[in-house]
Amino acid sequence: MPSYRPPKIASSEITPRQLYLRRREFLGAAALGAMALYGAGKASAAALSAVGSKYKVDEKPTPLKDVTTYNNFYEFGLDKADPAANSGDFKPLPWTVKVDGMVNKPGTFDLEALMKEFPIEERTYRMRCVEAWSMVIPWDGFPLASLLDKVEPLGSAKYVAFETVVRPDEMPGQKGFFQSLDWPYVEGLRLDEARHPLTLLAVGLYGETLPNQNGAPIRLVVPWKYGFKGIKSIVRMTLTDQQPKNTWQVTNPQEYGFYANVNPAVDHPRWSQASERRIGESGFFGASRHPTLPFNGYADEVAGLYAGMDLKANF
Ligand SMILES: Nc1nc2c(c(=O)[nH]1)N[C@H]1C(S)=C(S)[C@@H](COP(=O)(O)O)O[C@H]1N2
Ligand SMILES: [Mo]
Repeated sequence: MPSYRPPKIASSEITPRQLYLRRREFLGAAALGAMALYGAGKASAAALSAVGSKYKVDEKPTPLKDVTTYNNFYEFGLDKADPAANSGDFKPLPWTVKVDGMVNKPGTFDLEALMKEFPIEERTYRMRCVEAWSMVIPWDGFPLASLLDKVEPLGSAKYVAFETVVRPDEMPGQKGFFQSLDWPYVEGLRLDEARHPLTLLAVGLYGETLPNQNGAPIRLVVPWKYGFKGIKSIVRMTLTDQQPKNTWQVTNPQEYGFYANVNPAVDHPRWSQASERRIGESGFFGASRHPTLPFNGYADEVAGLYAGMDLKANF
């Protein structure tokens, strides 16, 4: 994806399908280039695909229709269908992201320029919402670490705080018609979580520009944490030495913590987290259930970040 492509396809000579296929080729090449940067350049083809596998979960992707019509994005309403129905007036371009706080090189970055600077990779991740449903989503994006490296965090920085845009005129849920959340929606990660190679800033899905309802034009994806950590439509990131609050923790600290690592052994106060309903799949008795995995199946990659921590206390 050499530059940000607006959601409506303008060119009449190229069918969306051709564009989609061509773009997948491009993404494939970009992903290989990125793996060379990880030091896999001299590895055999087999080793290379092993390196790639943690970025491509071996499960059937959730149909695009479900990924784009079953959403949580309270800026556009409370129901799962609201974000698709109410986000049509949202204008994701032009867009800038401000990165400030405890860094050597703070800045306000144009998103399209960042997308030219960092190779866009395709990553199919298992996603698990705290509400006990899940999806498998092919994201397109670049590692958050790439942007953090660019601003050079100070040695004293310990966390990254994130903020969603506030635009009541384009986001009807922010107009206060109903009592929901305080705006802006905010989130936070520990700096080592933010720098982890799995942590992605997504700018697309299914090889297409990110739909408004999924967090256009840029949103966070942290696949080993509950879905609410994936803050959408990000306008600001601030490096800090204080643990940032997240919106759900502010709303209800008994039920939602800072870490929010997917953990089948620690139930939500009002429901079990041991299994999940896979959206878009139907089983004999309705939607099929899958067992929930520790760290959402990414334990080999991320459990070490929490060595020695009590994960019941730090939920
Ligand atoms: N700004 C903002 N980001 C948000 C939310 C939100 O309401 N506002 N909802 C979160 C929740 S609870 C989930 S499960 C995911 C859903 O992402 P998806 O709709 O792309 O699946 O977005 C997260 N990011
Ligand atoms: Mo969620």
